[in-house]
Amino acid sequence: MKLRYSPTSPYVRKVAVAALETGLDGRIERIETDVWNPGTDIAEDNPLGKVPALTTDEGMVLCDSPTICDYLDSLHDGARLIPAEGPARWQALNLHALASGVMDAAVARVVEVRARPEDKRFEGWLERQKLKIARALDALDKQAAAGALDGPVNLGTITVGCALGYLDLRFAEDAWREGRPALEAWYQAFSQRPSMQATVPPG
Ligand SMILES: N[C@@H](CCC(=O)N[C@@H](CS)C(=O)NCC(=O)O)C(=O)O
Repeated sequence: MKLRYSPTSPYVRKVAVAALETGLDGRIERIETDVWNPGTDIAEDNPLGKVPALTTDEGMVLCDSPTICDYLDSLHDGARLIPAEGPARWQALNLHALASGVMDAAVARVVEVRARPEDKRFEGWLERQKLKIARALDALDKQAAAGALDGPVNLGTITVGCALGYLDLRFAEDAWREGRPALEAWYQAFSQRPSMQATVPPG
């Protein structure tokens, strides 16, 4: 398999952690890709021009990190990252949705500031993304306090871990830990997993 990646993308990190947790990491060749370079050929694999994109051994190109993680989950015999049924499935998928929303809002903030000329920056939009992140983190803190993030690693908890790691990378000054002790304690432990340690983004 071949994975088009960027070293700081939280979506790519999610896939990388999933690959390590499922024992599939060694089967994936990495191709670093700068999707913002005007000369990039990423669209030849992913028409949306985004990473991650995974080419399977059969030559199919999968885009969108949840699809890629679902595919990886079909290739191993261990405990599923996406539980097949029951409350565990909906809990994992809902955590994934919430944490993906945090990633989306954080990436939108980065793009607004980096890609847009300063005089065209939309402060109301930036504020809206900040609020989304703050509300989602409050919800995650409540879930962490209730023990909903405990138990076997799954796609939801991986995505929460990668979203928080991305906030540390891009928005450390926002101090997301403040007022969210349960989420902080959960992340402190989760980020020690070898899969998380092996995928810390470059500063
Ligand atoms: N929903 C996608 C989001 C992927 C995404 O937005 N990746 C960013 C890098 S962090 C990207 O490639 N952006 C380029 C663009 O939006 O043109 C996923 O989960 O894989």
